[in-house]
Amino acid sequence: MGDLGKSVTPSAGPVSGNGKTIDPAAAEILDIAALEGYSTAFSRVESMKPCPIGADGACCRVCYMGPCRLVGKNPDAMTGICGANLPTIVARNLSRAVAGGSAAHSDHGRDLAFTLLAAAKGEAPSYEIKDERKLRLVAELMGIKVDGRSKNDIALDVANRAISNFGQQTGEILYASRAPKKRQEIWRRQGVIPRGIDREIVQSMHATHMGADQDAEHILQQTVRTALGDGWGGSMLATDISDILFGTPKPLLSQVNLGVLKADEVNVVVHGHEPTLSEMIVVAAMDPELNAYARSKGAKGINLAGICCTANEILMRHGIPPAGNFLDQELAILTGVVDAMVVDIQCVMQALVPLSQQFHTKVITTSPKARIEGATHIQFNEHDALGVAKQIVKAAVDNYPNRSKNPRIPNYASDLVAGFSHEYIEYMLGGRYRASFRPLNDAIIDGRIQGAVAVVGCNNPRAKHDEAHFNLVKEFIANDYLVVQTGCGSIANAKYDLLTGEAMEYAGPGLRSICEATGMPPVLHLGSCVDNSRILTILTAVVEEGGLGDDISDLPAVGIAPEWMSEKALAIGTYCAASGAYVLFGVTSPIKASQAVVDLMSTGWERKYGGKMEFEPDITKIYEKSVEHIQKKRKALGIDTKKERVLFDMEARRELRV
Ligand code: BF8
Ligand code: SF4
Repeated sequence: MGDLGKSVTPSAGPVSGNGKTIDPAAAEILDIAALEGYSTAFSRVESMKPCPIGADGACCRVCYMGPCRLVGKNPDAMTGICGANLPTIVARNLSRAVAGGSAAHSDHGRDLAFTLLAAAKGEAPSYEIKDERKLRLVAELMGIKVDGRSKNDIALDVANRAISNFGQQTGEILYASRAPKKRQEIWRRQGVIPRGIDREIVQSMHATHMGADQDAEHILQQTVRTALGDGWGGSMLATDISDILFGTPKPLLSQVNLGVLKADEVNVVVHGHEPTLSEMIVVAAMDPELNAYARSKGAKGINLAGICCTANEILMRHGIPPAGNFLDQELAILTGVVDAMVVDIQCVMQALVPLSQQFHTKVITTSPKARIEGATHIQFNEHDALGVAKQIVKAAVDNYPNRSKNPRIPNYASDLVAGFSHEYIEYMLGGRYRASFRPLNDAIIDGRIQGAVAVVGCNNPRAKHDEAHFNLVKEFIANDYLVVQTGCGSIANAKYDLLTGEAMEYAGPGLRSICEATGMPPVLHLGSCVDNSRILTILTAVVEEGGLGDDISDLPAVGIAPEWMSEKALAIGTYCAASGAYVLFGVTSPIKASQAVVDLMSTGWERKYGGKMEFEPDITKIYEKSVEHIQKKRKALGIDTKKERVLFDMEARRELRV
């Protein structure tokens, strides 16, 4: 696949950063870090080679007769002390990772449900129901009566119904019924409809205990059930309740990259995942008294920015600019201008604290679930959410005069459009009075859009920062594949100008014609990682619109996590594959030690679920496999239109920017 050339942002100088990133802002800071001897994930990855046994997935640590390592010339012929064979061990390891990822997403969803409950009862005065339309919609999906009832009454029932889905012991989780009928039948036949969100996670942990489930195929069946409880349960509830409480996103303009930090203002950077606190920090950062207080300390005001999925949450709803994605978290501190980095849960590196101690930055932990030794802890409490947020912002202001080093903010900030929800896409395509996915289906049927590709997930320092996200997405849009993004992937491509209306210049003629007609960018930012659930509901709506088969597995669509690193990514990949999608992961494979497990999750799952999950470190192959899959689906639907591959026109992109 085409090289990036020597600069990413045309107005920028050459990217260096020792070749570890394609982002000129990150490169600038990495050069400073190298010169001044600061440790970052980019430098630590050099000395921390992956443990070869663990990396292959052939190490079992589930009991203390072990750890048992199945390595050597013929690991397939070996067993652990208990007799567990390689497929069992590899499947168990994956299953535990998927349970961990599902637990993380779903616990986030649970907390939102409790926040909704407190808001409905009037016990969380900082929150209100911002989107009553969505509340009523969700209530109807849950079978809750809405006519003639107040929004707080409805919200109370919605919250309780949501909470009960976590602890439900029998039956089927509520939102399984949102999937296409055929999909539900497949799940029932395979015995994988989750009974309750928590129950499946517990069963995964139990079944993978020493001496329990020791049949790789059966272990993977429970893995699927647990992951479906995330995608169609915990994550989908997290998205819905966030929309109800904070508003369903609509497109808005913002900026991205380290250049959004300001030298002469108090910089508060929120990092992590839950929108409950960050929503209040947005309010606190605009508080006139706190801004006057900031001025009294010599700052011009208070500047709020984000990292990771918290950034996505407040970007989608308020246009607050992301300062960067996962691998930018330490780099933000290295600018010397972050007065407080406010973190909650997930994807927060412990390294932030020792790094911050070499600057003036205060790392403030806020979640009762996550503390970091050496950080300042100001515990979030939804009953006094705004009060806590103000206390945090005040701590940042108080820290502003302690800045000791010269600010070194890289001068890069790109424009982006974010805020695409299921609801908005439907409205954008069909118009206010007949919101519909019909125009999208028609565009796919007539070949203007060849298919839809979700490029999602993390950064991983074992891969060049952002490179796979950018290289894949530019190729897809140049070849008329509509791209949707979430998580750190969307922040990546926002940095390289692909999330703007102008990016239609880089799209193929078919996709470009749709972008021109609707005003949408060729790459749609759908939100945070829990918002991958929006992809599930959009795909379902596309199926139900008609003309593209009767199940998600019929659609010309692919999901890719090219730079993944987290257990949550594995949970997402698993529920997408079990929902009928072809899923490809880059970087590395946690199952490569066992060909039997590789086959079970690829051809095996394709037979059972119509979707499959594969690990492919070669980005060019990811692109080719995706296109081949989409074209195979188009052929099966009788809508194939042979197209020659075109290369992304980097020169045109440069000219546009200059
Ligand atoms: O949940 S993409 S690095 S921030 S895990 Fe983490 Fe990965 Fe970013 Fe959001 Ni998702
Ligand atoms: Fe070894 Fe079996 Fe214990 Fe795993 S469960 S560590 S394979 S003895």
